[in-house]
Amino acid sequence: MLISASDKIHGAAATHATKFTSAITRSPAASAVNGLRAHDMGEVDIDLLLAQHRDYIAALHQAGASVTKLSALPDFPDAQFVEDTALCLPDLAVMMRPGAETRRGEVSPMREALSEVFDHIADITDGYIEAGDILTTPSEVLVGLSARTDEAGANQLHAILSEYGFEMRVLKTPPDVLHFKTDCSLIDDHCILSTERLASSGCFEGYEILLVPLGEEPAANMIRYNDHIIMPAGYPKTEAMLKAQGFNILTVGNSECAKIDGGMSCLSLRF
Ligand code: CIR
Repeated sequence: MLISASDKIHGAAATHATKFTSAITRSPAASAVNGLRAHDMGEVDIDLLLAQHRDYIAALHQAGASVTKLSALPDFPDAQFVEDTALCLPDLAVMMRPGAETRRGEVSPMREALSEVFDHIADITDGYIEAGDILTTPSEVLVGLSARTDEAGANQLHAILSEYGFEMRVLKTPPDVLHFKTDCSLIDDHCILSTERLASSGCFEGYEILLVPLGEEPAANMIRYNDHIIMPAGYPKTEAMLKAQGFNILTVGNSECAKIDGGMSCLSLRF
């Protein structure tokens, strides 16, 4: 169901997909300026990146998170994008196997950190999967096949999740889009914010869908954390649309992470 900006969305955050107590982040290393990117959008200003990262952590605190801040991994320029290394579900963490070879070494230090928190940890050992390609909703786990996530990885995840009683559906990340969640976010238990190019595939049938205003596509990646939405600054039409729906918005500058293809969801694991 496509809803218009004048309809109000009701429903308090209540499930494992929107309600959390904790988050994990990792400090960007100086090497973050060499992070992977699809297009050259200019040099990363490391001081500004660090300041924006601090603002992001402050926003998580404001939304009620207890934040574990892991230290930088200088050998891994993309390691601040912790989301890609693991899928966190109630009582289960699944360690990913990134399609980007330069990112594979980020997984084992995150496994160590998560083993302090999760009793059950499973590992992807076949194919590739990055959790930026995974959207968790209250009823299912949606996985978008992409240049970073292949069928073998998705099949193994499916087998693991079935064992733990989670439903999973395999979809496609739009061509030339880094991750599935580059283009969508769960902003309420049954409401997905999406770009038109992704939603037009019909993959969100059964959910309420809010479309990101044209020209503001990078705003599609945001996070719902309890009663707040944390979104990138600089997207006034999207912000106004969400405020009109009654959402509590926190904005964080993301100019520097955006240059290395990162957004709000990538910077934390939430559980
Ligand atoms: C990469 O290309 O892997 C990083 N530069 C950006 C990762 C962003 N992560 C995400 O969307 N989940």
